[in-house]
Amino acid sequence: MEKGLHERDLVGLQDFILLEDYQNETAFVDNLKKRFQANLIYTYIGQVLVEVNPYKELPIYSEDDIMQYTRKHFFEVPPHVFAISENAYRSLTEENRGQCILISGESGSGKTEASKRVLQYIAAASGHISTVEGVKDKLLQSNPLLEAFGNAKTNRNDNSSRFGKYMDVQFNFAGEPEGGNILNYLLEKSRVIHQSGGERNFHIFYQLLAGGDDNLLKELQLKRNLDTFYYLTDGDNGNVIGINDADNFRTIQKAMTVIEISPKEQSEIFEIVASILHMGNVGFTEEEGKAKILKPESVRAVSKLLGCEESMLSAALTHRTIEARGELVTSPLSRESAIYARDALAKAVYDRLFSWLVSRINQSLHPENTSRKNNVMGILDIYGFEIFQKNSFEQFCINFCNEKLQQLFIELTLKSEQEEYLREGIEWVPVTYFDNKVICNLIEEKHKGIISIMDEECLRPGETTDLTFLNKMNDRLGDHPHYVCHEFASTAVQKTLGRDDFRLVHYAGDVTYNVNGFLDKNNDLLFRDLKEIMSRTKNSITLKCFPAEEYLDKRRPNTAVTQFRNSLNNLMEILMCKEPSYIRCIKPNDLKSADLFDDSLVLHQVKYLGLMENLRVRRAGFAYRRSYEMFLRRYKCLSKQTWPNYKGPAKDGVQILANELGYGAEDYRMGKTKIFIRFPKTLFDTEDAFQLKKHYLASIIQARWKGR
Ligand code: AD9
Ligand code: MG
Repeated sequence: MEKGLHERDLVGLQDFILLEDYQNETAFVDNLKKRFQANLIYTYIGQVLVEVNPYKELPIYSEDDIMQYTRKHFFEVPPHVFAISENAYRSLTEENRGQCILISGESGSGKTEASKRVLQYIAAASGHISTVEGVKDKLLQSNPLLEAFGNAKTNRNDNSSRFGKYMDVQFNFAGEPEGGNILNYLLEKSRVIHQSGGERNFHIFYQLLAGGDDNLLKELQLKRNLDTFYYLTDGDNGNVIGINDADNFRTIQKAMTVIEISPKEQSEIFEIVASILHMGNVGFTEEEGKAKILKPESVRAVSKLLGCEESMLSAALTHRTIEARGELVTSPLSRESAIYARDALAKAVYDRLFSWLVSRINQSLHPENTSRKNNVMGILDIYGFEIFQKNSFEQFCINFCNEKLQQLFIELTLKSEQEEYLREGIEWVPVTYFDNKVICNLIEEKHKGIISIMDEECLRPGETTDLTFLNKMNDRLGDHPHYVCHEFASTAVQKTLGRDDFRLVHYAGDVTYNVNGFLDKNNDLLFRDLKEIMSRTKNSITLKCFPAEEYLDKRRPNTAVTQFRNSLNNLMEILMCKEPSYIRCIKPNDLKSADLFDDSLVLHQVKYLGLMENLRVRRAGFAYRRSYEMFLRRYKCLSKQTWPNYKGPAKDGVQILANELGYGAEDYRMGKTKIFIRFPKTLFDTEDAFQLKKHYLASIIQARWKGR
């Protein structure tokens, strides 16, 4: 329940709207800190849920807790991810409004855990008949499976999602899940071939080696010893405290069965995973500028596992065929190019296996007869804004994604705020806010933006380099207010910016990108010979992943960034027509510690999650609004005219209360269905009066009991 003044001082405010000095960042962070220290990890800004990762298991997610939130209004219960889920679920099932829950925050802040809680809540709150249980099982089991293939230990998070995920849950007339669909975004495939110090490759490699039985490993020609695999030797040596790879392997085997992935498909999946490990071990020497395979036994293992001709695979790994004036010309590769080709193959095979897995799960989750299109709840768990020491193509894509989401936030929340005032017949003065559309345009505008320039440069291989790309950007965008380059910067700025860097002034802060590798990553080239051989494998999954049409197609495939932009725009369309709920996750410290609250780290996140602005916008209009029924139900004891008996319309009752509580004419407005309160203090005072009265009434009742 909401707290009275005294309790509120101890555990902070449960809604930032009540913060008196709402532009004070320190007060904001202090409130989060107080609550974090009291194990109260959830706080609202109006309807936005802010969560601080507790880094410990709190007893707040049980069946009983779920019950506490079921059929309760947002304001009747303390802030919780279940309250957000309940709210979305009821709007969906009772008002037929498609929902989306947008979860953001930096790596390790708790997004994926929050998304699982939403799913847990929906599964528990909806009906329990057997057909539905099957669907729920599949929805829930898709998580461990995708995490095995898409998550990895990083220095920031032992179970870091290395892909973006949007999951739609489809409901039937009775509000029960009847299916789902997952969209995946930009898997960090470079991890397959290289990991930074202290990090690991994707979980599945370790799970297979630790948990696969002897027979399976023999068939896959794998030794358990991690050191034997080149692709696993870069980063951490494997074991992570708190992760049991062998147990997790059994979990995903079960998950595959629940999702109805057949035993044959399962074997083929593991054959592909194993083949990637063998690919890493191929190795090359060079003779007269031509690459020679160092370990034919590894090539043999790959060809056996995927079902292709060994000699053809060897040739494809050491040669390149290009089409010139209608003729195919094959030439040998240097050692360096062969390594590049092999790594590109390993990345492509893994990336496509992952996408295949997503589509395979979707096939399994496809509702038998999709009854209603609107009855969908989407959950978005996607990478938050990234500012590292060194930022590259990946950070550029991720931060672009966050700009788009911020655009969506502006359009959806400000739009809905305006619509609500309109609907309720309330006059208001529109607030000003920073519209980041200018940054989105800088990145994606046709023929002008960074993406177009990047793609242009990729069209002229041989003639272009990362530096020609940078120069072109400097020429065309040098005077853009959100683009900074060394060439045109002041001396002071030049000191912080290398000659091969460019800086973008993102809505969330400045990020300096190093241009090296941009064109290569954007081209994402896989040589034709390797595509061809993959399209002739016997493994039915690789066969689907590498259709022959692809290598035969003479048109250039879309570049990586263009594909990403298209999928983001598609996502925006999906989200645009839904009612959003927001969960903003914050990481309390960099040490994964349950006891530490690092003020400056939290402040940094508060800033770039845009929470202060969020609060400002929310406060600029009417800080608080409640339906007449809700308001009356809670505060009716504050007037003799409304308590204990009141039979009139709720709106009149609220008017009586407002008069009696001495609300000034400017303090509130009466809408069609809701009271709008401009300043939090008004509500604050009302809430305190309510708490006092409650205690007073409780003491009278107690005294009566004692007197009996
Ligand atoms: V990343 O961008 O995928 O690297 P996330 O998804 O934001 O990141 P994740 O949900 O994986 O972070 O949380 C990181 C870890 O924090 C989890 O493995 C838990 O150990 C811990 N965590 C997060 N949320 C909670 C929670 N509500 N209760 C307890 C939590 N522990
Ligand atoms: Mg995650």
